[in-house]
Amino acid sequence: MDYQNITTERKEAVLIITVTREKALNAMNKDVIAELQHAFDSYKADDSLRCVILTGAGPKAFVAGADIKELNTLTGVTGHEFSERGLRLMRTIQSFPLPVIAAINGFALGGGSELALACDIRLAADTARLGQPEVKLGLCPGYGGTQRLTRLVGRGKAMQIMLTGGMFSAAEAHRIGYVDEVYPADELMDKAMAMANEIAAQGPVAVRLTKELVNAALEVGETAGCEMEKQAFALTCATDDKNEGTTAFLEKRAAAFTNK
Ligand code: DAK
Repeated sequence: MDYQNITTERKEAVLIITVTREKALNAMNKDVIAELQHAFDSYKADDSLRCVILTGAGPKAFVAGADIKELNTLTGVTGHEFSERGLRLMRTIQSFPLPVIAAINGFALGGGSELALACDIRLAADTARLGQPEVKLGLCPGYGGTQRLTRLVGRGKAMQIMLTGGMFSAAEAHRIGYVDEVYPADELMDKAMAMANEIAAQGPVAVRLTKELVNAALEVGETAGCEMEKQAFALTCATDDKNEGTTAFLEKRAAAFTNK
């Protein structure tokens, strides 16, 4: 697929996906969603990748939301397709076999905030502004915001954010747990790369399983989750990487993991 609205760039084991619809503040129209879906689907089976960074082009926006021009023209039928496509993308990112870091370089509003919420870790520039302004447009959030944001910040703050539709600074978003770290804007991508490389250096099977288990913590009860952890732990014990990781520690050297 020839991408017009995103770019993909490999830096060794890290893939950087950038939404490049800068003239519309990277708002997600159906083409952006289709291209992101294609990119995540295509890289899913890439055995040499260890981490993904998702960001927006330019200094102003991560993603300023779903495309309001497109929203304006939706009918019952096209609205259903619109909903299905976006939700599928969010599910793809959340269940992607590798960690996905959102590098929030500016506005992350509505569907853009929800895109960041579907990622595993949210790093924000100090200039970023986040929010779920859908109610201002007579809409409720539609790409999982009511669920994922509530789990992150708690019921009261989630209500405040989504019922007022207000915008929050990166510092405030960090204080309430909406984003995980805040950096000076010009350091954001370096910090994101450093974290991605740190993740890339860990045991790949263990990283993959850990992501699945943490996600499961929000879906299943504690007993079932701990049972899943037991099975996953046993699985890691059967990998070459566990032998390599533990032996490397005992031999006081860096581990050379092989993803096996
Ligand atoms: N869609 C389309 N174009 C957008 C846009 C958006 N979300 N955000 C900005 N743009 C465009 C502007 O129209 C403008 O285009 P031109 O006029 O130059 O052609 C250009 O980007 C630059 O924007 P501004 O001139 O407005 O820039 P400012 O710096 O003055 O303001 C802003 C920046 C981010 C405060 C402002 O642009 C703004 O308020 N944008 C809208 C933000 C917003 O409301 N986002 C949430 C959209 S609603 C659902 C699933 C998902 C959703 C709903 C339902 N279901 C499954 C049911 C999601 C809904 C949303 O995301």
